[in-house]
Amino acid sequence: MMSASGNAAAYFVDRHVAEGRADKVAFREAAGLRRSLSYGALADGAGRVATALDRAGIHREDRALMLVLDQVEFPQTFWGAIKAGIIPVPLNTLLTAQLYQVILDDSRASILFVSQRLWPVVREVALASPHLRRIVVIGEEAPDGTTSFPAFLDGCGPSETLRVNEDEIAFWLYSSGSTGQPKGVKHVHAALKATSDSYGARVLRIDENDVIFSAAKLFFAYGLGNGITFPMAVGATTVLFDDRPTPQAMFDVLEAEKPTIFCGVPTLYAAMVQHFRKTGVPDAPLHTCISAGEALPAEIGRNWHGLCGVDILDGVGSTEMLHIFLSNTKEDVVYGTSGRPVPGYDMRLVDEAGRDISPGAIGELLVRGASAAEGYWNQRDKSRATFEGYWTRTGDKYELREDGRYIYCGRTDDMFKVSGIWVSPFEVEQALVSHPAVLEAAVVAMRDDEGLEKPKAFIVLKEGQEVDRDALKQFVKDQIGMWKYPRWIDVVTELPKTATGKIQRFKLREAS
Ligand code: 3SK
Repeated sequence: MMSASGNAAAYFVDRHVAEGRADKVAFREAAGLRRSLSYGALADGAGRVATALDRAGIHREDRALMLVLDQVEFPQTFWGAIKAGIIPVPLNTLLTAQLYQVILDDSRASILFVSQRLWPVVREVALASPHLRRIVVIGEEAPDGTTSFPAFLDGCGPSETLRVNEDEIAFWLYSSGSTGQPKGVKHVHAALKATSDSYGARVLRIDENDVIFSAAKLFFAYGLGNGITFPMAVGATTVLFDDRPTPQAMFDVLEAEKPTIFCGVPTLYAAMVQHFRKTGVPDAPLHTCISAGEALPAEIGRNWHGLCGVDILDGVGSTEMLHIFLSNTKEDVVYGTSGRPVPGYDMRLVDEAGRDISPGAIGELLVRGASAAEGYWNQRDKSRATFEGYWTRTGDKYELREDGRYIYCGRTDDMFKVSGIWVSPFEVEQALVSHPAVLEAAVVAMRDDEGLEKPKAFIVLKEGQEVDRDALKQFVKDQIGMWKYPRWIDVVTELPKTATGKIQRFKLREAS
């Protein structure tokens, strides 16, 4: 039950000490310093962060950006801010300096917490930000213009959790829109418990004996639920891994840490299947594996089950709904489908005019549930277009089968996901045309051999120019991030366009 205070930290953090779980390990690092943090130490550490924020003049409702790897300071900082009514904003750690600059400006955050390893990427834009009053580097060192985490906390004792209304904004997550421009998605305190009561308790069915490992990082809504709120709702233990989730790294973590629950995304499951066929399967007591981010191709689920002897529960979620609202369940896995509504959520499929469609037809999925976001920060049009009263538009097209299972049919716009992260064709095209040899570009999603979507580019070169495809791929990676580069590049003489000059991506998709 939510405590008298609507502050989510009262339920997820403070309660464990009162319930005698102070010595239980809440977080354990599988790499780096290999530290662990008990529930008691976390409550204490979060309290010290809250006190230090107050001492630094950071106030209720100010934003605290978190460019933080999956390490014990992540939950400590996240909960410390929430305890104080300050809004933590965990950021994707794979973005470019240019996007961090956009987010610094958009959020007008007063403080930035940044893991030492990530400091070089954000250094220049952070030091130039007119809004940041403090930069705290998580590490022992404090580069010029920053404070080290230990120095930030030095002399600070624990603090009380601020009493708030559960409808107040607790944290934001940035999600990229159709132009690739980030939108701050605002979530209330009550949303965190809503997802752990629904998906965490009813589908994942995590309990206090579980050890959970999420390859999806904590800055994603998916990883935040998997690695923080679901285990902390029941007093379980989370394994943290701060590095790239390569198949070998996953093998090592599973083998060494012996998690009982593993959370991945389809691309990673596909790579792990290939890898485990060579290495053998790690010895871990997994009883549940889950997948989200993009639809899991049936073949990958079957192969994983064949190798590891455990099903993957494929589900659908969004940053706007905070976690998974449609899913397969342990008793009811049908690969190639997204399963049925998670208890606590309702679905509707509508046509382009917003009318409910008849069974068997394809329509846009709308979802209703207590974890829906409050809206986008300072983006009124986009908020109105997405949040229609109690219903949230997903932008995904689905078919509802007669047996009550939903089948994913694609996006309503041209956006797609790679490794669970949205990719805007527009953004990739912008990066391509910023290359001196490229005149025009169009990007569509194409399925690779595993059935997973990746960007494919069609480019028109400037007269007399040639381009090395590998160098162009690297160029895009450097501009906008590792996962967004086009895996295939076709050089064409012209792009199909409408009379008004809009690229007809559907024609390129058909031709691919
Ligand atoms: O991006 C997604 O698909 C997702 C899935 C589960 C939970 C949260 C998110 C954002």
